[in-house]
Amino acid sequence: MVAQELGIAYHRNNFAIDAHHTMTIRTLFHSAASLLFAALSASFALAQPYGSAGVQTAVAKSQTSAEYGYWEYLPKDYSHTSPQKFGLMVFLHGYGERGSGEVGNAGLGKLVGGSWPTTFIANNARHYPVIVLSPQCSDPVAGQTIHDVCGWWNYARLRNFVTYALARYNIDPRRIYVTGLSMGGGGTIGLVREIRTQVAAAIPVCGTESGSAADANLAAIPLWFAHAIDDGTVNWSSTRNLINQITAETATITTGSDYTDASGPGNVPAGARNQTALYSLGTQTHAWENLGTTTNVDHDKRLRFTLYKDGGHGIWSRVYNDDPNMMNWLFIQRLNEAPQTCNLDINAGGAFDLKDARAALAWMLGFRGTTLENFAGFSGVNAAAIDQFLSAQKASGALDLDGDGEVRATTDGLMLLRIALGITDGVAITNKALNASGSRGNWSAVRNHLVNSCKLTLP
Ligand SMILES: [Ca+2]
Ligand SMILES: [Ca+2]
Repeated sequence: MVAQELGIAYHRNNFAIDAHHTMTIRTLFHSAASLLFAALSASFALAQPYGSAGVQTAVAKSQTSAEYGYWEYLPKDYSHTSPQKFGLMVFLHGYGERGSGEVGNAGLGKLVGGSWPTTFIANNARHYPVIVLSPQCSDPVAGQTIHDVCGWWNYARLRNFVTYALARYNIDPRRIYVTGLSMGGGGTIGLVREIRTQVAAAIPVCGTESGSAADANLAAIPLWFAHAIDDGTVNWSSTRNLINQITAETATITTGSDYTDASGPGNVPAGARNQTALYSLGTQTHAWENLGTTTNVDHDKRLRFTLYKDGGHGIWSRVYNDDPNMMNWLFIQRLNEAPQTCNLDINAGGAFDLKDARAALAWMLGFRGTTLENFAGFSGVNAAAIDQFLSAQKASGALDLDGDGEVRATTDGLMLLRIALGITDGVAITNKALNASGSRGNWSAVRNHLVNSCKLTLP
C-alpha cells in the first residue's frame, strides 16, 4: 500500500520529461550501438567499461555479470589504465523508475525519463569528476516478497554491485559515494549500512529508511540528508529519526531555526526558509544556515541536513542543484588514506645501501630462491624473507617510485640502484629510468617520496 502511494506520488511529481524526451531516444539509439560494439569486443578484453569517457551508456542486465542493468557514466578524463583512479558515485532511483534492466522504454529508458541522471552529461557545466553508475531495480514479481525481486532495493545485492564495479572500473576505493531519492534515498542508507567501512560519503534524499540505535555507528561517515517538511509521500520524520539515532543528541531538535514546531507542514511559519543544519557530533549540537550559504570550510561538520520548507516529495532536482557546495562537499570526502609504509632497508641493517638495492632490482627482475639471495649478498636473510618483505613494500606503493602504477626493474629498480651507487645528481638518477606520466613523474616528486615516506637521506 505504501509502495503504491509512492508510485502515484512519483508520477504526480515527475518533472522535465518533455524537455528530455528526444534526448532520451537519441541516447537509447546510441546506447544500442555501444552495446553492440561492447558485445563484439567483450570476448577479447578483460573487464572493461562499456562506454567512453564523458558519455552515459546503457548496460543491459543481460549484457553484464552485474545483478542489475545500469547506466554507466565515465568522467571526461577517464582512463581505464591510468595510475590516477576515479571516484565512484552509485545513484539509486525511486519507485517510479523500476524496470526490466534491459535497454528500452520498459527498462533503462525509464531511468532517464526524468532529468536524473541524464543531467550529468546533458549539462556541460555539471560534468561530474567521478564514475556514476545508476543500477535499475527490478519490476515487482507477483507473489514474491523478497526485496528487489518484488521491486525494492536489496542492500546485499547493492553491496555485490559495488564489488562488481570495483573489479570493472578504475576506481579509487577511498572515494565511493552513494546518493539516491525516495526509495533510493532509503536504499542509500541501506547500502551505507552494508558497506559502512567503504563509503566515503553519501547524500540520502527524502529517503524511506528510518533509524535504529545501531545507526550510531554511521556517525563517522559524512552524510548529507535532504527532505521537505511538507513531504506527503515519505514523511520527513523518517529522516529526522535517522539523524537523531546517528547523533544521539540529547535535545533531538531537527527543525530549522525558522521553524517553531517539528510536527509538519501545518506549522511552517510564513517567511520560513530552506535551511541546512550542520552537526557537531563531538558536542552533540547543530546550527542552521540558510540554504546555499553552507560553506565547505568546516570539514568536521560531517553530518548535514537540508530541510526544505516546501516542495513536497519531488525535491530531488532542487536538492542536487540548489546548493552548489553540496557536490563540492561530496567529492572532497574520502576515506582516510592508509598510512604509507615505505621501508627500503630490507635486511634491517639500519640503512638503505647497495645490497638492498641489488636485492630489490633482482626481485623486480623476477629472481627468487638462491639466485635472489646471491644477488642481494645479505648474511642471514633468506630468499623467502626478502620476497615477503618486498611483496609488502610493493603492496603499499613504496616500490613504485615514479607512481605509474607499475613496479619495474628498468625504471623504479634502476633509480634505486643508481642512488645506492652514490649518484646524487637527480638528472643522472632519473635518466631514461622514469615514467614521466606517473604521479611522481620527475625527480623532485620521486625524491620527496624517498625522503618523506621511505626516510632515505638524500642530498
Ligand atoms: Ca640495508
Ligand atoms: Ca613505477
